[in-house]
Amino acid sequence: TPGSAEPTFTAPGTLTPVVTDMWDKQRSWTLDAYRDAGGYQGLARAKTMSAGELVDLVKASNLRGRGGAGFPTGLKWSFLPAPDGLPRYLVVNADESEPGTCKDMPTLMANPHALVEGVAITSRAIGADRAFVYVRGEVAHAYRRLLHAIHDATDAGLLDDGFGLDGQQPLKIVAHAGAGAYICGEETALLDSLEGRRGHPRLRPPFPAVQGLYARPTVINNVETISSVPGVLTRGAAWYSSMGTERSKGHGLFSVTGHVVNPGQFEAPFGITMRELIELAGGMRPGHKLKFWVPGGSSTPIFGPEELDVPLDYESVIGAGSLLGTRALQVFDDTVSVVRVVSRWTEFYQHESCGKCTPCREGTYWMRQIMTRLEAGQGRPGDVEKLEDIAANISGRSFCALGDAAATPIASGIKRFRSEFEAGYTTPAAELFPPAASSIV
Ligand code: L3W
Ligand code: SF4
Repeated sequence: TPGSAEPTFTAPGTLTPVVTDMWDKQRSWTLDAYRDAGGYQGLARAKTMSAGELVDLVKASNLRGRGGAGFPTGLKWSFLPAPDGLPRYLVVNADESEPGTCKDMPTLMANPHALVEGVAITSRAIGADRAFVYVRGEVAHAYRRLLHAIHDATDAGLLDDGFGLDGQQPLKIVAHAGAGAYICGEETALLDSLEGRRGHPRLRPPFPAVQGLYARPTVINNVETISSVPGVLTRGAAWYSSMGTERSKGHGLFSVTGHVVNPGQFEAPFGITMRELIELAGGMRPGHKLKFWVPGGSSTPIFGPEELDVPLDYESVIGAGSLLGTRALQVFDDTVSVVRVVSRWTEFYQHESCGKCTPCREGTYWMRQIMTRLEAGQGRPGDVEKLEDIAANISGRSFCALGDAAATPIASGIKRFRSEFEAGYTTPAAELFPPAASSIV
């Protein structure tokens, strides 16, 4: 909480407090508090291990990327080509902007040293002596807190040696504030932005692991992924992979927002269900029933009450027809107009489309126009079919994932609630679902 003297973060109902273990401690973000809780012991252990041993350990833990795609972390690290005497880099994606996603910024605020320690361990594992953290620009307080943590760790001598290609160099960590573009969370657009250019996605391959920042081999991982690494070092790969489901191991931050009594972040093993999370969040707000929810932010297909018992792991959620994404679980009750929600998300994607490719640049604009008139009750017969057609033409034909993401809420919203969209030919959403009743508690 910016401006307040002693902000604390609570993690109600936390089930596996690892990344969140410090959140409710006084001055949890300070080096002293982190060290008192055993912080930087993982880095000390990492300095006794070779780069190859570190990569193998993280592979054995089955830690997967927590930025949305769930790509195996150790495998990604192992993609870096053999050292050629020139630099390689670690970049941390802290550009958290997916609607509903709110796990990386609280981590930076409450426990920035977990990230700094994870950056140091990862840099040693990949032979980097320069690491960059690209922070969402609007969240100035998180950026400042990270800067302090980097300075404190550097001043304490924790980053003095043990890094680089020969494992003997000091580590320099650079915190970089973005300028507030959602597309800069896409890993290659982030690299362009970090290099000082306008953030536009690059063609992949080559993947960043081969040709990334300044055309050098680069590992890019999300804040939560890197903040999970110290725990793997101190408690071991077997401990980490003892949690979770068969293919989605470990713990993760599940952010529950919307019409529950106590929204918040719940750190839990993969495989927990939405029903359990809603219970941990105090249930639905009194007098109302669940209407729909999304498992991973606005980019993932809508679920309904039927999916409450789907285990929240990457494979089960795909099997049920959606994506786990960033575990931004947004809950909507029976007072909410699906048309209004999808319209807000469509506005967001149209605004954030970088304009590089035609299907997304033009398609998001057309979809926004149609959604606006449906929301106002001024739709035209055939609008729903037109939306389906545009969404189908964006999906799979766009240059990056943003295009698919923009098409997803429209396609899945119509699939589940077609009659509500068709009602927009004659009736404003505000008449069907008065805004006062649907306000988020
Ligand atoms: C080397 C190969 N590297 C894949 C790497 C690749 C990347 C990672 C995953 O999108 C998702 C997206 C959003 N050699 C490789 C390789 N890699 N093959 O693995 O790659 P990919 O393409 O599967 O996903 P991505 O581009 O990282 C992430 C979804 O997340 N999402 C959005 C999240 C938003 C935030 C935020 O606001 N912070 O995270 C939500 O669902 O739609 O599908 O590193 O280089 N052969
Ligand atoms: Fe840009 Fe959208 Fe194309 Fe991605 S899909 S490159 S955001 S225009």
